[in-house]
Amino acid sequence: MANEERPNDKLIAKKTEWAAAKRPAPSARPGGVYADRLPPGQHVAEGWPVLDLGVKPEVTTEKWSLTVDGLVALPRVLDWPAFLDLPQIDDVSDFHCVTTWSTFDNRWRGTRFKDFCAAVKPSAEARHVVFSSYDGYTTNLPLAACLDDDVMIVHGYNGRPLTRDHGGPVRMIVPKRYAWKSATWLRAVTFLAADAPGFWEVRGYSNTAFPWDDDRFSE
Ligand SMILES: Nc1nc2c(c(=O)[nH]1)N[C@H]1C(S)=C(S)[C@@H](COP(=O)(O)O)O[C@H]1N2
Ligand SMILES: [Mo]
Repeated sequence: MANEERPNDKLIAKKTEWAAAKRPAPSARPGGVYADRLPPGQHVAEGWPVLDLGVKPEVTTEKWSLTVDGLVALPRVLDWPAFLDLPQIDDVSDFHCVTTWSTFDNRWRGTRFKDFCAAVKPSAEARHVVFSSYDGYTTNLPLAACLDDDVMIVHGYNGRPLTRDHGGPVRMIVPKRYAWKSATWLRAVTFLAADAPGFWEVRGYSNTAFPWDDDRFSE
């Protein structure tokens, strides 16, 4: 990220305000799982919208690295070849953004997070994960949620390299949570014993972020 590039404060303030205004009364929260493919309140997007903080860091594969730290047996810094040495697979999944758009049938290429964990070995005390990005963004998830088969560290989308616009060269994909839990421009994965709410999680967005429960904003 160039020195003069900073997250767009206006944009962040607007989204933070929006989170506060839209916070539903607990009674208005529909619970339970919908049989449909589209979670409550969502619509299918045309194309794939771009949602960032007003900054798109330029990270070439030569410059990119992934720092793995915290409660992990094998802390390390993976460069691009080391990342590609991890098991690579394709997986197709849907993606749901809190601003109400969803995309279906996205074909991701990359490493399953659970295969990544098998390689770096989080310690027994690790219960939470924080993902950090080249734009200064962070987001958090329980480690258990990251071990589902569809949670991936991806570098390919629909047969092409993941573009800079969408978080390339490497981003997270966590299909069962709202999209802000899927860090773009991934820079570090940190294993922790205690939860550590991330960028939007401290600004009024739900810590759990379940699309199927319309779980958008914190109580
Ligand atoms: N590093 C970083 N990751 C991020 C964000 C961001 O601003 N910075 N925005 C989040 C949000 S709100 C969404 S909807 C998705 C958007 O991904 P896309 O721009 O590829 O659609 O990335 C998520 N991950
Ligand atoms: Mo989003």
